[in-house]
Amino acid sequence: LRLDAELRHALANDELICVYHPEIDLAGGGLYALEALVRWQHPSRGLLSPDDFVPHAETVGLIGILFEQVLDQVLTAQDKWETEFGWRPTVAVNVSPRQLTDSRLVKVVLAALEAHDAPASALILEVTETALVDDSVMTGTLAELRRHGVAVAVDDFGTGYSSVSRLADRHWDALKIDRSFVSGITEDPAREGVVHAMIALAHALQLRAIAEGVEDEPTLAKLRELGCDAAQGYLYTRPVDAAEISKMIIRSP
Ligand code: G
Ligand code: G
Ligand code: NA
Ligand code: MN
Repeated sequence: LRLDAELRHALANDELICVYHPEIDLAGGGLYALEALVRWQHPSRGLLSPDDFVPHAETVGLIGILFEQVLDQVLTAQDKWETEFGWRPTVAVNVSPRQLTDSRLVKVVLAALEAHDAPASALILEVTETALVDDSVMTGTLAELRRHGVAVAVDDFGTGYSSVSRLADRHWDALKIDRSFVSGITEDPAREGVVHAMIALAHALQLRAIAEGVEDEPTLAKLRELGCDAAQGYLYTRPVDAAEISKMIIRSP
C-alpha cells in the first residue's frame, strides 16, 4: 500500500527517469538503436531499478501511465538529439505483456508520435518472450502497431515459452538473444552452437538478431563471426542518461 501511494506520487512528480543502453550495428559499427530503461529517482531510497517497481506498477494498474511517461521522455530526448545532430536515433521501449491487451496502447503510441512530429520508425517496442502466448487481442495490437510502422522486438529470446510456429507468425522484426545465452560462447562450443542456431532461426524468419549482455571483445568477435546483426552490453557502456548519449554521439566517428 505504501509503495502504491509512493509510485502514484512518483508519477505525479516526475521521479521516473530514463537511461539508454546502446545497441550497436555489427555490420556498419554505428548505432542500431537505444534501449530506454526506466529508473525511479526515489527521494529517500535512491535510484531504484525497474525490477523494484515495474511488477508493482503492473499489478496496481499504473503500468499504462508509467509507459506514457517513458514514451514522452524518449520522444523528448529524440527531439533534442534531432536538433543537435540532425537525426533521430531509434529508441526501443519495453512494454509489459498486459499492455498488449489494452486497446488504448495503439492510440497512446500514435498520439505521442504525432505530438512530437516523430516517424513511427523512430520506435521499437520490446515485448518479453514470456508474453508470447497465443492471444489474438495481443497479436492484433502488435499487427496494428506494425502496420503504422512501429517495429517490434522479442525480448529475452530463449527464456520464454514461444514455439517456433509462434515466432514464425510474422508479428516481429527482431529477436533479442537473452544475456544468459550470450555469456560463455567463447569458452563453450555448445553455447556457441546454441547462439549460432538462434541467429540462424532469426534469419530464417527474416528477423534481425540482437545479442544482449556482450561484456568482452572475444564475445563480440564471435558474434560477428556468427552473423549477429547488433550487440548490446557493458563492453560498450552501461546504460547512461540522454546527455551522456549526446556526448557519445559527438565522440563517435
Ligand atoms: O534496467 P535493467 O537492466 O535493470 O532492467 C531490468 C528489467 O526491467 C528488464 O527486464 C527491462 O526490460 C525492464 N524494464 C526497464 N524499463 C522498463 C519499462 O519502461 N517498462 C517495462 N515494462 N519494463 C522495463
Ligand atoms: O530484460 P531485459 O533484457 O530488458 O533487461 C536487460 C538487463 O540486463 C538490464 O538490467 C540491463 O542493464 C542488463 N544488461 C545489459 N547488458 C548487460 C551486460 O553486458 N552485462 C550485464 N551483467 N548486464 C547487462
Ligand atoms: Na528489455
Ligand atoms: Mn532481455
